[in-house]
Order: sequence, then C-alpha cells, then structure tokens
Amino acid sequence: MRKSNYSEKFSITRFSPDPFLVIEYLLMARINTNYDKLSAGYLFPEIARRTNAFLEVNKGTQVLRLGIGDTTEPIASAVLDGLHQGVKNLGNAETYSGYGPSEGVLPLRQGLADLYGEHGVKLDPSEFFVSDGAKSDSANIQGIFSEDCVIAVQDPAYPVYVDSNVIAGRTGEATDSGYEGLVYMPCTEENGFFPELPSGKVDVIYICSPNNPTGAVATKEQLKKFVDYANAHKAVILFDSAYASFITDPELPRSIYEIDGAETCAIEMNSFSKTAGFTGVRLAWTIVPKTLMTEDSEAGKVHALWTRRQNTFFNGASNIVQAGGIAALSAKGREQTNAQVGFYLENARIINDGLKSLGITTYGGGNAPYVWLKTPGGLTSWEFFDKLLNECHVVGTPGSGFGPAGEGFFRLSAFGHRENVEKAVESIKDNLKI
Ligand code: PL4
Repeated sequence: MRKSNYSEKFSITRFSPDPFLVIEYLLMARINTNYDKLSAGYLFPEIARRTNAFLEVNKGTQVLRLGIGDTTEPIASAVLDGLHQGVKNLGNAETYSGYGPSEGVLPLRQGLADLYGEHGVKLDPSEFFVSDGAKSDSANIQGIFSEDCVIAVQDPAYPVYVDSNVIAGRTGEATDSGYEGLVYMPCTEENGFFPELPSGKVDVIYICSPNNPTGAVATKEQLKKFVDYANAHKAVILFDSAYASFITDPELPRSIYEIDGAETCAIEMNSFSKTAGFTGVRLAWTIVPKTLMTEDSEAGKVHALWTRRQNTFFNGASNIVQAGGIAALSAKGREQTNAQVGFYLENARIINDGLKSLGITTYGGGNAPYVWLKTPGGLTSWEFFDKLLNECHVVGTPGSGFGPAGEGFFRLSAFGHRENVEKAVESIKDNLKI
C-alpha cells in the first residue's frame, strides 16, 4: 500500500493490514488539548454566573454593575450620522460597496495615520490594519510568531494575552503562581504597577497602557527601557493602548511610537470600543510598522506576515462601521467622543473619592476608566467580590482573575450611567462592613 506523508504520522497506518482501519484512523479528529490547560472558566462569564446565582437567591434585588468595562452612553450624534451614512450608501447603486480590503478602507486608515501625526508620530496608512476588535487582534497576533517564543506578560493583565498563548501551546500547565513557561512581570504597589525588565531573554512582551486592570499609565521613561530592551534582544513588544483616549496628562504617551526606537520593535493595538462607544458596534486597529524586525526577519517581513494572515482569515470590518469610524475621527466626532471619555473619567473620580472616604486604598482612575483597589482586611479578591455583592449589591472584578499578582486587589469599572455609579458608591459607603 502506498503511504501518504499524512499516514506516516500514525504507526497504526503503517502496520495495519486492514485498509478500512487505516481510513478510520486517518479521519479521526483530535482536539487541541492546550484548551484543557486553561485554568478555569473565562473571567467575565464567571462573574456573570456568580451574579446570576446571587440573583436567583435574592430575587428582585437591584444589582449595580461596575464589573465589565463596557460603555453605556449613547453613541455621539456625529458618529451616528456616519453610521447612518454608511447604511444609506448601501441603498444606492453608485455608492454601494461589497467586500472591501481586509485591512480597511483608505480614508479610515488615513484618518488614523493623521491622528497619530498630531502626536508627532509618523506612520503610513498602509501600516494600519483595521479590524473588528482589539481583543481578537491581541489574541490572533501571537499566531505570526514562532511556537517556541518565550512570552512575557504584565501581571495582572487582560486575560486574552495569556490565554491565547496557552491555547497556542507556548506554556506548560497552570500552577498556583501562573502557567509554567510564561514569564510574569509583576505590577505591584512597590513598582507603581509598571514592571521591571525581564531578568532573562524573552521574545514577545505584552504591555497594556493605560493598564487594564490597574489603571496605571506607563511614562515615556518606563516605556523607553522596554523599547531599548526589545531592540537589544530583538524582542517584539505588543502594546495594547485600547484606553489611550483616557489619558489627560499631556506628559504621558498615548502611543508607544512616541518613544524613539519603537518603530523597529513594537506592534500597537487600539480600538474605537471605549472611545466611541463601539463595544457592540466593533471596530479597532493594529499597527505593524514596516520597519519592525525580529531575530530572524528583516524590515517588512512581519508587516507582510500580518497582511497575509488578515487576507487569509479576515474579510474586513463592516463597511457601515468603518463609515462610523471615519465620522468618529472628524473634528465634531472627536469633540463629542472626548466629552464622553470625560464623562467616564468623572465616574472614576466619583468612585475613587467614595472609596477613599472609607479609608480604602485605591489606584488608577485619573487617566484610565478603571479604579484598582486594595481589598480591605486582607480579603482575597473573590472573598471581596462576594462581600461587595452580598452587602452592597455591587458587582466588580476580582484582581486575581487577571493573574497571580492581582490577588488581594479588585477592579471597579467607571463605565456606567451616572445615576448607577452614584448609587453604587453610596451603597458601598452605607453598607460595606469594614
Ligand atoms: C469583556 C486592554 C473589557 N467580553 O472591544 P475590543 O475588542 O476592541 O477591545 C477589548 C479590549 C482590548 N484591550 C483591553 C481591554 O481591556 C479590552 C476590553 N476589556 C474589560 O472589562 O476588561 C471588556 C471585557 C469582553 C472580553 O471578554 O474581553
């Protein structure tokens, strides 16, 4: 019997005299067992599960949700006009469009390049890849790197960075201190929630600033150290700046490309989700500079790989939504969306002030939509979750869900209607027993 390369992989196909048995084995599907390594249920559905369990027992209770970072305010009128225009265009033969370029329409990519230009960052529109989310991009981007790359993550971190690498097989098993084989860079009170450089050589480094969950924003000096490390070690930084529009301090960088040298070592992801209220609409972008290099590739290669990846797996963001994105970048759109960002930052101030008045230690919130609090009385993060839910009917996010160094901390999201945020803060002030 002639054996294909495929059948060489399975000893049964080589030695079995029964051709049907061969076929049976060749058709047998096997799962990606890396999924079995994932420590527990995904954080946010787990919070929803526990909240629903509470509501089952306490029927009719009004639960105040400061858990998930999800926008609540209606989309600004200028942006809405853009979305409407996108719909109208589809109803007219002259303006109708079908599949577009997988990397996004040029006016949107140009608008994004212009936005960066305002901060002195020169990028070509062709270096922008428009997508349906920073979450999917930050999960997918690892796929263009070698399987044996050593990955470093801030600890705590948005779970997607870790989980996508676990699924891709770059880690060992989960332990109490995290996944084997993954380099955790602790972000603690002592280091102002920005990590030290890794002590050994790592290949891919995830940095999120403004940070989810701690609300800390990296300074130019802090980022410069990482950029120099990455260039020296031919490592790549994956920089998630999904909350950049929440930075009000002009000294703080909104993009890693404000740092000299980042164009050869960093990929940046950002999103319209939190800026324009697009969490349900879905629109984001990833920047892969043509100057980026790795240990085994010259300038242009990583850009080409991501282009190839997107062309193969993705058919572009919705044309209606891209019209909304273009409107969000207009002068009017930016004025209105900035006002919304300001609204959420005011929520963060209200939460911060309320907690501080109780003597609770808090961080973040000033240039980010998250308040990161130290659990009172040395409670674990999940113990505090239960306490806050039971005593105050407020839902937040346990810090330990973001990584081992998040234990003993808790995240409150500043996204919410003002009335609900105020009610939540009042309830904490009135009912939390500390
Ligand atoms: C809940 C650092 C939220 N179901 O909307 P996207 O995909 O463009 O951006 C997602 C995203 C990207 N990067 C960072 C983020 O914090 C987020 C959104 N995070 C949160 O509460 O932490 C929403 C989470 C969503 C999820 O599972 O991601």
